[in-house]
Amino acid sequence: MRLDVPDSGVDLTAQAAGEAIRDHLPALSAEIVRQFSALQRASGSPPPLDPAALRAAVEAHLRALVAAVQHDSHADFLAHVQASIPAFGPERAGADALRKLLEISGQAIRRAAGSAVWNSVQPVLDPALAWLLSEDTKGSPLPAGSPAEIAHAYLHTILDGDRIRAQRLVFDALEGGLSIRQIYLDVFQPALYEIGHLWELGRVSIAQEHLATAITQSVLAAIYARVELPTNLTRHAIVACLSGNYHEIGPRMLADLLQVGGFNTRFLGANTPEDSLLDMIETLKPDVVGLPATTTPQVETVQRAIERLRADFTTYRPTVMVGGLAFNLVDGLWRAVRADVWGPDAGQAVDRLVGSSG
Ligand code: B12
Repeated sequence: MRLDVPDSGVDLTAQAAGEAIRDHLPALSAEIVRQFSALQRASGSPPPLDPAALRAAVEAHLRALVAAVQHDSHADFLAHVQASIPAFGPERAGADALRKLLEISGQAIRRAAGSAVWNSVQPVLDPALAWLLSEDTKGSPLPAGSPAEIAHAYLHTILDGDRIRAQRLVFDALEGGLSIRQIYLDVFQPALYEIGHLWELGRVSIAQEHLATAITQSVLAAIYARVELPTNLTRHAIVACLSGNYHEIGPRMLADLLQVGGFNTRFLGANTPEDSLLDMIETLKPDVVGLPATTTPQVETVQRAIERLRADFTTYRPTVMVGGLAFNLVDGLWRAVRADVWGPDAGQAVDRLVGSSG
């Protein structure tokens, strides 16, 4: 979607910038609702509002933004934002959801309207975003020791690049009673999703994202080494990211949770050639094969491998699990590729597998 307005380098009055947004309010709102809902789905958070209420809220925010831009008053917009938090959830959670919605709104306006309009919008939007991030909105702390609190602290620690503190935080959480599954799904996963979100917005650099990922991989390996694992396992699993898939942390979590759940699991990591994987499957004859896809092209690669598994393996065929962001974003996609099991996160996928195999 692009609005018909002059691009960068052309001066636009605040009045005209506001009108450009108002003229396209329905299309902009629909796009913002779509992106925000996808983000909520991908992060596993329950949507703060039902679709109609969300649409109405987005339109109200855009109208308030237009009025504040035209009156050159960031204070008006800030007051509107402060009053809007409760509709999005209690205190910190509400502030967090509203901040994500406004960040998406800013990006959508920038993309659709170009930098001439954005130059008028940014000075009004940024103070509200900064306030939502500030300590003021975090007055009511998350319950001490809760996974959400630990995830919040963990995010800041990996953004600071502090591996030792990250490791200590997670070891303390384990000693405080959190399970490895909770640490994976309720601490690492939301923190990495937030890193991805901040990266997409240009608020963290690629180097910071790489460092955060590397720290998480090292902490993950360190805590896994401490877990007591079942022995004498008779069921086997293989988890592999096929060629072109470099997102290996989620699949690694799946492999670890399968192992904890009683499967002797081999994790082959990123970028595994299909032929080589099929050879290994033929030799080892695992009960389960896990195939992840994070981006849309990776779904095709997974589908191709499943087709070959179905065509080439006649007397023996493993249960095929699929998962990852690309499958989470499209309802029923896992069935379309003819997988046997899918789960929105690694824990639920293992639960469904174990449930389905009795
Ligand atoms: C770290 C990271 C990278 C690292 C990965 C390093 C590594 N060693 O793993 C690097 C730098 C390599 C990378 C590269 C890219 N990335 Co990247 N990346 C991320 C980031 C920030 C975190 C990924 C992660 O670990 N998430 C945490 C894990 C736990 O979550 P998860 O993967 O969803 O896994 C859970 C479930 O989905 C499920 N699951 C996962 N796999 C499987 C498999 C099975 C069988 C089952 C049952 C379940 C299951 O279980 C897991 C635990 O619950 C994400 C942000 C995000 N939202 O995830 C972006 C993100 C995934 N990346 C993205 C993009 C666009 C890219 C690049 C195309 C960027 C580029 N232009 O080069 C490349 C593509 C590389 C490739 N070909 O694979 C986008 C994808 C958008 C999309 N869906 O199209 C994201 C969402 C960032 C964003 N907001 O835009 N990335």
